[in-house]
Amino acid sequence: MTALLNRRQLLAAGATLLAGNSPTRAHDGTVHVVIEKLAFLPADIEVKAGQIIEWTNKDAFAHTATVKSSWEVLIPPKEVATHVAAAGDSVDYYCRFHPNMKGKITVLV
Ligand SMILES: [Cu+2]
Repeated sequence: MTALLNRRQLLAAGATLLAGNSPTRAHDGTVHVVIEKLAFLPADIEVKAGQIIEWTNKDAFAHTATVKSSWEVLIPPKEVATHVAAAGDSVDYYCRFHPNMKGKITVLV
């Protein structure tokens, strides 16, 4: 009986630990960027590693968040797309379809 209780406590403690270390802290501040009329709003964002960047495309055509020689996120019209910020993800990005659309991500240490 005692052993069972200890095991339960251990499991509970383990679960708490896992929750605390979760790399996708969805509720711990998703950073929102709206795309409207060919612009990222806001254009400059600051995030912590592990935070989710969420783009909401309000335009009637597709956009991308493209980092040259790195990652790219396609954001279909009227849809939402996400990218999890990694350490070292301080980058300038743009839209592949509309190169004048520019944004900047700064990952805080
Ligand atoms: Cu675009």
